[in-house]
Amino acid sequence: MPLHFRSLKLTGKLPLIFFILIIACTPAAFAQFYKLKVSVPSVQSVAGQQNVAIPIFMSNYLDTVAAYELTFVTDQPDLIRFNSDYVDTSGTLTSGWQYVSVDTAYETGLEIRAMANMVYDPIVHGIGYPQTGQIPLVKILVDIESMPDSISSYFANIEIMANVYDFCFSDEEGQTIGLEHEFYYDTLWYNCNEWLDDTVCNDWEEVTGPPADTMVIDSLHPYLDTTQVGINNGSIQVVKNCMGSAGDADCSGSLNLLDAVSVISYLYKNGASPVCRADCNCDCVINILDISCLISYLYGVGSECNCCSCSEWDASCL
Ligand SMILES: [Ca+2]
Ligand SMILES: [Ca+2]
Repeated sequence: MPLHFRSLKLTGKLPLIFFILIIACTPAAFAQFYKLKVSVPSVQSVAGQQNVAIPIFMSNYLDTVAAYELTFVTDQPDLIRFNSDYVDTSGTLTSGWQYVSVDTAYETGLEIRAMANMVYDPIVHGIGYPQTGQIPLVKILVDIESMPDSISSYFANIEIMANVYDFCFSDEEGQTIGLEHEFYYDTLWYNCNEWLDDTVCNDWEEVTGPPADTMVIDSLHPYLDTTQVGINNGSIQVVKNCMGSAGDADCSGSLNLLDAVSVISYLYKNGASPVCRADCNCDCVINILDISCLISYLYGVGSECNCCSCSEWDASCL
């Protein structure tokens, strides 16, 4: 009987418990939900490589995407250079689209514009949903400059410009995704640089205020709603060319105990990052297994291990 009584009491509390759970979970759930999200991954490459393809990923849950515009900039324009002549759509969600253009933006940045369907046949539909970011939206190409001897590796951040002028996604009806408007009154002033006659201007230029040739009362201001559209920026880590084997951490061109010392210093003594690739066992991660692998390779201690070749490392890790 006491068990039965306790069971009844618990049942009576269940709706309240669920209600509390819903209240507790709702803000976090909404905070993480985007209609659309674009991500630049963090990748690694080698100094001097040309046309390194960086996949750009998109997750999309509520709309078909039939057109987009994306703009990328980097904080290391002297070390990596965006290829503004060609964009790689092979194996991407943009493959087969009728219009894809690429251009320079912000002097050293990159702008991509793409539309699934133009006016001619066959009709190309946009990207259906949901998309969970498994297939790249498109691949941008980057040329990497040779690295100065004084630098062992560096990061170049790649940022997506998150503003209404540089970032745009739309569905097949031309409705933009994540674009919102807010109302406030603003007065814009314009001067004419070239009158065609007394009434027609060929070139209006916005100025800060009067005197001016004309003015416009503006009340609608678009903005990119970053609660609807998520953006993840990424980076490219550039390492020096591989010499001989991938375990050649100090870039001396040969494998010896100094390479193991270099890796130990890096992992456990806050030492500098290895000058060359210290990933001896070719699993794309530098950790204690690489030290074991190096010792085993050099002295035949422990399990059998040969450091992978540079070409094997390139194939596995780039
Ligand atoms: Ca070495
Ligand atoms: Ca490793």
